[in-house]
Amino acid sequence: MTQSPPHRSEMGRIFRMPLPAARDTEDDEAARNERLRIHNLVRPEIIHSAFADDVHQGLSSSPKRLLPKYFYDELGSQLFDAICLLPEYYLTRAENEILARSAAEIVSAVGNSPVSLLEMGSGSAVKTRRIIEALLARQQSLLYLPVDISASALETSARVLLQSYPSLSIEAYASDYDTALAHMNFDAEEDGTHVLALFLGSNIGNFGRDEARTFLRSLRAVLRAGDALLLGADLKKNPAVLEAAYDDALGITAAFNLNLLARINREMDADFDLRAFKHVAVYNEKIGRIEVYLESRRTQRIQIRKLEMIVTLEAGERIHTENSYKYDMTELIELAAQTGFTRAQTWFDAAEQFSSNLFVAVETKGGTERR
Ligand code: AVI
Repeated sequence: MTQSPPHRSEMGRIFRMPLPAARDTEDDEAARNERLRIHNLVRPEIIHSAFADDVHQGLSSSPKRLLPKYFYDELGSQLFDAICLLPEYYLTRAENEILARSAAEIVSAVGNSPVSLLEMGSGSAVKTRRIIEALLARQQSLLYLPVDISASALETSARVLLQSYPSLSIEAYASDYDTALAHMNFDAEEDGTHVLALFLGSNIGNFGRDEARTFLRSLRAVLRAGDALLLGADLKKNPAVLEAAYDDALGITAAFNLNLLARINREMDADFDLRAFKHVAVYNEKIGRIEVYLESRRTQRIQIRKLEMIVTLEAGERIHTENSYKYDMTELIELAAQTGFTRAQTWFDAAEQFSSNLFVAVETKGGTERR
């Protein structure tokens, strides 16, 4: 028997694609290609120079900091996939549990009109399948618009999805969020179709509170009143549970954090000694966020040749690499109200650790039409 080729899932596991009933012909492939359009808006030279500028600025400031968006090079993305499998990192499992149980209820809460599905930060779109299946159970075809900075992740996930769902069409944006939103135009859809946007995985938590509002307002600007957003947000809880989720016993999150220095070594000809840094994750209860740092174990001097830069660190000095904000229901209701939405409904996992929130776009003063 012929085996179908292995593909990587969101969780980094190898899974086998279901074998097609008949042999996949060139015609099948051509038909799938017709259902796929990828807008590649990423300019690698701009990304590279932004990384250099941000590293220079972050390591020159006091306190020192590096931006979490740079965690996700190829190795960093694989380490994040491994984090999602850790017993301590409950977030992915909790959100999967909600979507597995409630996808049909979630899509019916969006209303009876046909829906187009937009996803910010789609990755390999494994969780999205639950929503796609729930939508296809009530409408004949579906347009899916995934946005992700990784063109290769987008293309791989799009091809797998197109093979699974013959009535799915994909218009993918390889891009950062702002650029993709600036390119989107749903005006052609004056046929009563609504948009359901997804922002899953507690990605909102990696934005500061103001940045989260700015992002949701830009997303709201491409939607019309009655369109919806499903927002996955991690909830405030016992600090010990939170700190374990960001400092696991196997040391995978530590490796994910340290890989940022390894990436600077690789891409900027630097000489960070990874063993001279300690991963630190603390819950700041007052602000409601996990703070992640790399703490220098000794006084040290690091050379970053491509930036012509010397960085000095005292023993115990920290580089702040990430915040992961946690929410409560009052904050989520307020967040919706401040960004042109109303919170319609929230679903929780059985342990009530995570929330999936349906925000519905409301009429705004300046009109409700999509841009
Ligand atoms: C991607 N993001 C939602 C993760 C989080 O939980 O903040 C990133 C992460 N950092 C360490 N562990 C996971």
